[in-house]
Amino acid sequence: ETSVRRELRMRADVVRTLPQRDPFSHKGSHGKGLLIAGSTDMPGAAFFSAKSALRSGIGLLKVSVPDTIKPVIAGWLPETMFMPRNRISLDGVSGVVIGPGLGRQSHEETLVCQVVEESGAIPCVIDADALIHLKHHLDLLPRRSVPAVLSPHPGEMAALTGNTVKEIESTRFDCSKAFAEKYHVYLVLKGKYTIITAPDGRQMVNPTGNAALAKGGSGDILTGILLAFLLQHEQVMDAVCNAVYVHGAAADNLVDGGHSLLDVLATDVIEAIPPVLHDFY
Ligand code: NPW
Ligand code: AMP
Ligand code: MG
Repeated sequence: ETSVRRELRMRADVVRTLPQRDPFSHKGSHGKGLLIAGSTDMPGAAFFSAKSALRSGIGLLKVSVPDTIKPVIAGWLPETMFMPRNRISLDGVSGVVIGPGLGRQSHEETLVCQVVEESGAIPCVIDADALIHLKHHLDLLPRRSVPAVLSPHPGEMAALTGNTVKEIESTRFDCSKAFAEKYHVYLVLKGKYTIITAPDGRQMVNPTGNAALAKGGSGDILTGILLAFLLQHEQVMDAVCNAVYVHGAAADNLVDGGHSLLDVLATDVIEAIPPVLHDFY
């Protein structure tokens, strides 16, 4: 296989592939998502992912957070339902996310393995701390029937592969392709010009986004959009590419009107999703 299959994701591709909302649909038609995220010290990450999924069209969302932060998340997000962290069940769940603000303790590593194993037949997004736990259990990935979506930043990609961040950044296309093919996953290698790689090695480059996103919480937002879009698109590659595109476009719109590259907060990016989607629908 010597042919290089790399493309720039264009706005026209997003227009062509964003799903139409069926006028006769109901909440169950748009996915029942489960978000396993947050910890006592990082309630914000769970909020960012959950709110972004809700702003991106998901039908129903259950959030699994530690009991310590459940009241605060419920106060911030009355739209969500909850599932106790010690009784995770994927019954009736059509897609799952694990990782944002999860924490790095050993019981969380066990949970990551359980979820990656048991969710093999539905979409699963693995991000942030779940990627750090997963690095010892990569053999679970190719056993899934629905390939997982992994969304590492270069630091997490370095941890997953055992390379340095410098090595990752100087070989972004090749290391993404090698990993996605080896482990049969959709890999989203984040940063300026995020690269999305399919399990067959096909690659897309995302043109949207700017340095306003170089701030805590940005990645947690992308994870929520990924979950919502995976549950609403026919093709996984379109869902992933469109999520990355919309996330970046939200930040671009903020900087085009009213904001500087310095002042944009994660909450601003979430509230900038609606105008981006409004332009498409
Ligand atoms: P350095 O030191 O910056 O040079 P971590 P994290 C390196 C949650 N959050 N982009 C970097 O190098 C997340 O969801 C919660 C990024 C460092 O060594 C996670 O669960 C928030 N990093 C958890 O925090 C808001 C790069 O990688 C390491 C890099 C930790 O996630 C914030 C950083 O990775 C956050 O989202 C690059 N381009 N290049 C909340 N409000 O609740 C190199 N690195 O230690 O996993 O830190 O990404 O913040
Ligand atoms: P995380 O490090 O997990 O919070 O993810 C950061 C998010 O912001 C990813 O989607 C990155 O692609 C995006 N991002 C961070 N810095 C930049 C930048 N300088 N230009 C464009 N996007 C960025
Ligand atoms: Mg992150």
